[in-house]
Amino acid sequence: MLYPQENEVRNLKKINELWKFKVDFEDEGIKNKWYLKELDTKDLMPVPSSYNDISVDAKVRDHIGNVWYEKEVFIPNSWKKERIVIRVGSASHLGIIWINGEKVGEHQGGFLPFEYDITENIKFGRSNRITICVNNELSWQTLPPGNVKIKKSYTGKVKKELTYQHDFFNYSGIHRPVYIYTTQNTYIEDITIDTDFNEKIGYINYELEIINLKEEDHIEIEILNEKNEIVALSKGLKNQIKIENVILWKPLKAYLYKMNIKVLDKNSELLDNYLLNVGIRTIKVKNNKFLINNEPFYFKGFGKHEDMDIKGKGLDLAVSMRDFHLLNWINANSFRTSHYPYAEEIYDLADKFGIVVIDEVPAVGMLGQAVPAIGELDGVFTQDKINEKTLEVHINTVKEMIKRDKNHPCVVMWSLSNEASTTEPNAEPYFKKLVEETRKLDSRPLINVNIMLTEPGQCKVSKYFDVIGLNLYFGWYSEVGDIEEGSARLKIWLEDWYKAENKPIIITEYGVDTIAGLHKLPESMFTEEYQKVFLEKYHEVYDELSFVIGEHVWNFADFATKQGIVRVDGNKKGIFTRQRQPKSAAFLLKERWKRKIKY
Ligand code: BDP
Repeated sequence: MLYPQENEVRNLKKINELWKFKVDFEDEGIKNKWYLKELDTKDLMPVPSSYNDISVDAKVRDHIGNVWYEKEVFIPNSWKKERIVIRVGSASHLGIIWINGEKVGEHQGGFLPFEYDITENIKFGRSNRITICVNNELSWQTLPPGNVKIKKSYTGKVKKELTYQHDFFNYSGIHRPVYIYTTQNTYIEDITIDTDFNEKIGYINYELEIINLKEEDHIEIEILNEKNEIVALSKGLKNQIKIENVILWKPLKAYLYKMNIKVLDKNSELLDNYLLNVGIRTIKVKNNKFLINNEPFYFKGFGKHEDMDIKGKGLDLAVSMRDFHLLNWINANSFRTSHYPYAEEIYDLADKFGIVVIDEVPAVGMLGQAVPAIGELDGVFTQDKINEKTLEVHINTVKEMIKRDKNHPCVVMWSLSNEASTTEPNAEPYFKKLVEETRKLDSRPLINVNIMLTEPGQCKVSKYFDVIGLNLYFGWYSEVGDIEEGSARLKIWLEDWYKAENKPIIITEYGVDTIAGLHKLPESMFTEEYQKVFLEKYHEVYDELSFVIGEHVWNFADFATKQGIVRVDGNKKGIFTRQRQPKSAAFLLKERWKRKIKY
């Protein structure tokens, strides 16, 4: 799905700022048709933002169910002949939209955009009421999965209780920008590009999807370099464009061409126009190396989160820019969008900074709960939990993610889940089908990210993937407090995984909770010293093993989780605090990543 743009033929209104806001504590809004009239509230909520940490009321923060947003938007008479679209960057996790009381659509999935044609619903030359109901409940048929139970509480009231397996707070609300934009009747719906090069010549293979294109209409394309000089021209819906003396998009050395696409009618009147950033580069996995532009690439970086004080998961460009400056400062070259696709604006920054991205679908927490009697996890790939319907949702979410992110040069690999219970027999047909469907859509390599409970040789699905991701915490969750023992186990573990799968391995998570400012010698758990020694010992092992092609520390910054007895004010495995200031280990990583690792 294309990001909205403003130009000669497309208008754009960003509908951020403050919206009217109401929490539906009694779950009555839908029944009582709140969308039919002005929302009865004085409360306001900024968009984009999570609503949870704005309020000082725990009942709002922890609310499970619907909340309502409303905004009046003026649509001018001059838009009368246009096609009008409303687009929400994301609503976590279900968003339902009404325009002037008429429902225009609903979308499940809290981390991807959705849009609807609202041309018929708009009143021109006056204000239009937009109502959005957002629901934050999860089930075994949503990504991420979760479970809502109706509980009779000791207060006598009936209460909804949401349980989920993933380790980050269930922030809710409208997390990304809302736009109303226009196109004409003939418009560019989709662009797919694939790039290649041969010595000094770069290639852009493109394909356009244009709605209501007439036979007499035509397409003109210009490729501009960073100085805005035209370096190539093309025509038609599908073609290969050649660029002489190409400058490649490289990790930490980004170069972006612009593809200016124009749709014109028989009189050469402009019908539509779209400007796409294009980075020319190739990606391959070959001989157990990850090749970018045919050169082996070693991943140095982090698993991240969209998470910050007050705004929760709401897009904040100031914090995002700070994050990119920190990535640059620490000499990182990549991150994984653990555990969901991030805001589109983040990928634009990664394209520009030359930061390589592993893009992850929100399939996190597909994992059982420990059963105390047998000391194992209960199965989840079962008829009543992760079933055919979940697979359908999973495939569809992958499709939406690829449709949105496919043209970003920064995205080099798709991650189809995090720590799923892949030792279960039913996980195999599930992932086989998921991988098949994904490969039909895009040629990028696929990574399977495993939990440390999955013993080498036991994963039933890694064989379908190109790269193995391992999340490892020996010396933290096991070998508790004993880094020496933990790192010895790490080495054996990695060697055994490699023997079993014969695929390149990225350590997609390794790290320890660390309270900034807590010190102790000799190092002990939760101190800054422990984090440093843990990383050092792990790095010694990685450096000995040629099949290890990358290291992503867990996590870039401290982040919020649900309340519980193992988390004190959230997960503290950050190398930076939640306010984006360094712990001591940041300097260790900065030194290490300055150096060439392996290649
Ligand atoms: C891994 C998860 C990650 C958690 C991390 C941890 O992938 O989401 O936050 O462990 O426990 O299992 O810190």
